[in-house]
Amino acid sequence: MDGFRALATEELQTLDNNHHLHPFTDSKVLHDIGTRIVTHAEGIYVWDSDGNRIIDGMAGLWCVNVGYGREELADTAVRQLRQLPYYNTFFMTSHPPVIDLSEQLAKVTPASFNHIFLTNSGSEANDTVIRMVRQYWSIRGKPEKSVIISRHNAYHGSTVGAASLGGMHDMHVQGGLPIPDIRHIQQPYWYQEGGDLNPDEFGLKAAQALEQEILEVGESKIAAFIAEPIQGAGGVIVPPDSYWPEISRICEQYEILLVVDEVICGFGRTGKWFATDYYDLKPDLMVMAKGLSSGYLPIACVAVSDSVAEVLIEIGGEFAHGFTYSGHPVSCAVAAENIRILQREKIIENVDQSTGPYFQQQLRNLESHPLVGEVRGIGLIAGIEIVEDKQARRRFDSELKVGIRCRDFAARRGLIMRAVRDSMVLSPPLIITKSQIDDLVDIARDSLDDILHDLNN
Ligand code: PXG
Repeated sequence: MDGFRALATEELQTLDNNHHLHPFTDSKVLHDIGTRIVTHAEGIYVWDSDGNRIIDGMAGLWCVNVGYGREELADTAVRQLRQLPYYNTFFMTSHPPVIDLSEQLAKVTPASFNHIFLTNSGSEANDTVIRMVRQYWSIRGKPEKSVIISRHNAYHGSTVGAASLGGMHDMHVQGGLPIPDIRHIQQPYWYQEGGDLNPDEFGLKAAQALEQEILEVGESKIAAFIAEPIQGAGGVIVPPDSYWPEISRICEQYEILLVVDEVICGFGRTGKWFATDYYDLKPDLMVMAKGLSSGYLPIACVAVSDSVAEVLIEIGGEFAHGFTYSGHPVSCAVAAENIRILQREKIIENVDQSTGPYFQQQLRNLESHPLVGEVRGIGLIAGIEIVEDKQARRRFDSELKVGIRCRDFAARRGLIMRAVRDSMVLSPPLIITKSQIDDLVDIARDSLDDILHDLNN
């Protein structure tokens, strides 16, 4: 492995081009540009194969919540690999790490959540949701309740089921998605879709789109509504304050299950354990991944509320669903230790009371920049919306690829920031300090200046 790392960047890039197909990537473009090879990481920083140190403003892919280089997690993994590297949880068997993790999750989730179904990715967890909610209604004697309502521009994963739940047009056109009985309503994206309404008026309207859809399809056919509390991959879209209370009212009134996808928002991102706590939601199912193990090993889950669990357990019989690696012992051991680190070091409290507000306040100062239409976010998740016309809330022509260019300027200056259209999104490790936040925001500001300069020349 060390020998491999010693290869020069160009050699690594050539080998990568020759043999590795990347996810969500135009391979031809990648082959022309060459990929960045990341070799190691510590805290909030990653290093590339040219020796550059870069602030990881995205915590990997929204996941490395406790930061890189955690010896405790490495030690836990090695210990578990030696003791029991694999055993399944099918066929009436279990093992200590899965038991421990399930109990830990029952403790940190809201009181009504006491049962956990484990998977290996957020996508698998969302596929599990599709099967579980349909099974739930079927057990309750209402198999016709099979329609799941989601939202345009939602991201719920990349498997056939999860991509169907998602509202990403580009994913749907590749492969004839969505699968039947998945419907999509308007997203609560005031900045781009709010028109002349104020945010709260628009938030109500976007929520009432759910009610309209229920009435149009027929209440008797609707199984569930699924949503991210804050859309992540869609561009860090924070709904107006009026949105979630109205959604909650509608779900209760029409007796449809509320599924909250906490894959990005969970495990402290908003300064609470879950955005469900932040928004005071009462979901029936919660989906988690990413921060569950801080990305150190693949693991995800669906947390099941007592009222749903009771139906599944007491009268459901066998749920014919699961994966070879459901409750993998090494992933479970690492995830449980990750939760203990979050608790021991009071990382989430610190985001809530100190670094989260500071991050938001420092980023809000960028709103005076000529290109910045809006900065939005909560805790340590944020989006910076680059616009051509602030008054009209109008974006640049997409051909100009302003977001991608800004991202590239930032990378050259030592910050990984992601571009979703022209929204620059940030979600740094939760252990970031105030002075590191200053460095991050300085580079973000300089990168905005770079793109402004570029556009004016
Ligand atoms: N739900 C949400 C809210 C997500 O953000 C998934 C489910 C799927 O998780 P898995 O583990 O199957 O990837 C995600 C994943 C991006 C990006 O470009 C975001 C994700 C995945 C890949 C790319 O921001 N989020």
